[in-house]
Amino acid sequence: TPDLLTFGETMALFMPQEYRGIEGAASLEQSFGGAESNVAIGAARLGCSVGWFGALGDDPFGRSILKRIRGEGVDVSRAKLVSSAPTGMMFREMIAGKLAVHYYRKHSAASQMQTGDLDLDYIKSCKLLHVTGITPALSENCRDTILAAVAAAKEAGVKISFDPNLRLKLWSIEEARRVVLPLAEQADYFLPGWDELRMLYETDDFEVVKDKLSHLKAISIVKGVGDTTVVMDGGQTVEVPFYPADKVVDTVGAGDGFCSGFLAGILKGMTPVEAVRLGSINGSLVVQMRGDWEALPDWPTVERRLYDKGWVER
Ligand code: KDG
Repeated sequence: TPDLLTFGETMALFMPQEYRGIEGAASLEQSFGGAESNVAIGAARLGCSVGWFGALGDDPFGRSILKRIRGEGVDVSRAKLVSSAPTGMMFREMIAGKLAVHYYRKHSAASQMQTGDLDLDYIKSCKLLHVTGITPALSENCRDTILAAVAAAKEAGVKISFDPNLRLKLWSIEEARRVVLPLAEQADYFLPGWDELRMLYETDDFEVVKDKLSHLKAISIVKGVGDTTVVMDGGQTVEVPFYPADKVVDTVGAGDGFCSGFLAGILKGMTPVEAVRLGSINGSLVVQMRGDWEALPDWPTVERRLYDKGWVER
């Protein structure tokens, strides 16, 4: 079994070649994305042993997504191609400098995932299970599935990583709160964004949020408190500045990139603060290219930055 397992919905992704409105675009470029498979790809590129599973439609999109995730060296042996429902789709465009996302994922193959689809022995034998708040927003049965996976993992002493990834196009903040906060209580690593915590805890006061997080058993990694990531580990709070990005083209996937670097760092035995530095380098590289995971680096690229080793071009 791989060290890191994650699961969720991965969708076909379409976007205009130049980032602009879909209405005026003659053609759309095809890729794919899904928060959890983005994390899997990122950690695999850093040399970790990773598995991703989920359900995809047995259609050209699902088949090609599965091949491409497998091609990244991720174990997809527990992923399923089903003929009963299609692969979900998402479209992205840029309108007046603002990103818009359109989902076509209701009744998708992934939204039909059920507890019975889980290979519990596989889950129980990994080291770290990473889940996000997107999966429980997809359907009741997906909600049951994520809870069953987390329960099985915990029973076996597997560590849980949880990124709330609030998607308010999928559910209301009230519904999200009811599911996300209890999941945070189960986590060993909790990776929210500051903007998400503000919505979850209904406050703009970081001190109030800090107090809430101090009651969690998890190490909390709060992204985007100004230009820093705040690591709360026991009684200790450390601010780690963002790794600078030369240019920002597409911020979607930055959180997943960050998370993949952080989890890879933890698996490599780094301290949480060191792992956050690695996550931040990953995040800074992802935002400089369009797409969710394409720009995720390999280990030598990150290592040069992490330990400030010079770059020999020729
Ligand atoms: O974090 C990036 C994801 O948002 C994107 O890949 C699509 O998984 C996705 C979702 O549900 O929004």
